[in-house]
Amino acid sequence: MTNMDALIDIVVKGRIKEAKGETQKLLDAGVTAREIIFDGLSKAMEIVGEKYEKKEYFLPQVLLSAQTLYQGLNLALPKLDTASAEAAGKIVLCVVEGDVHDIGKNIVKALLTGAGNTIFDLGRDVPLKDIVQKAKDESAQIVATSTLMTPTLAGMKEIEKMLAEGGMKGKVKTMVGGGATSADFAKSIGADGWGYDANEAVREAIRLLKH
Ligand code: B12
Repeated sequence: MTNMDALIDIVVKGRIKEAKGETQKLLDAGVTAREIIFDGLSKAMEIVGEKYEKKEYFLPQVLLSAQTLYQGLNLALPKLDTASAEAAGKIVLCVVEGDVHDIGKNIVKALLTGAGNTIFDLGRDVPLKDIVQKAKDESAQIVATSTLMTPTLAGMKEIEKMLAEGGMKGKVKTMVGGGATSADFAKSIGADGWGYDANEAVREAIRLLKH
């Protein structure tokens, strides 16, 4: 078993006390934070998701795995070598109202920050009016929202409507992401951008800031 496999196993099994040590071991061995996050921690969560779908795991196990993941993620995120200052936008970022899944949003935040943007992170389960208000208050160029759940997709559509009603549509660009979204969905609600993962979130931000 490689050290990366060991970390994946720790997260999948929720062996919370071992996650920090194993992540540190990988960093010490020269494995990059990016590899740890995408090839290790995210992969582990995919396996957890599959187990949940097969009813091998129930919510308490998923929660424990998420908490275990955060032990490693909090160690790896500050070590991401992203400094490039390719983009220098003001971006309001959050998980929409009704949804508490924030692991992906936090990875997106780290990469967007590393690319030179200022991020106003409103957290998770954020009321839609707060998102629009923050964009207005900070004169943000982009509103980036995340959701992993189908019922909360409606909130993303509502944000487009609220921006239009406030005369902000077009001035503030929007991008959406998270497991429940797709390029087609983004297009259908009139969002300006969509990304499959955190790397694409950076690519989209750079594109939107140029327009
Ligand atoms: C971990 C997890 C939890 C944890 C969350 C812990 C936390 N702090 O986030 C806990 C246990 C709390 C949880 C709770 C629930 N969960 Co849950 N959970 C998951 C699980 C297993 C993994 C999600 C994850 O973290 N993935 C890893 C990260 C790295 O990936 P990611 O979030 O997709 O992010 C990447 C990309 O999507 C993208 N991205 C993300 N955001 C953005 C934003 C932008 C702008 C861009 C461009 C890109 C982008 O970049 C990220 C990094 O590359 C998924 C299974 C799955 N297949 O996703 C279910 C899943 C999301 N959960 C689900 C459900 C139903 C629930 C509950 C409703 C269960 C319940 N009955 O209570 C509750 C939610 C309560 C609520 N109101 O929110 C369903 C959603 C189904 C649906 N389509 O609606 C899923 C899909 C499981 C399933 N197959 O049924 N869950």
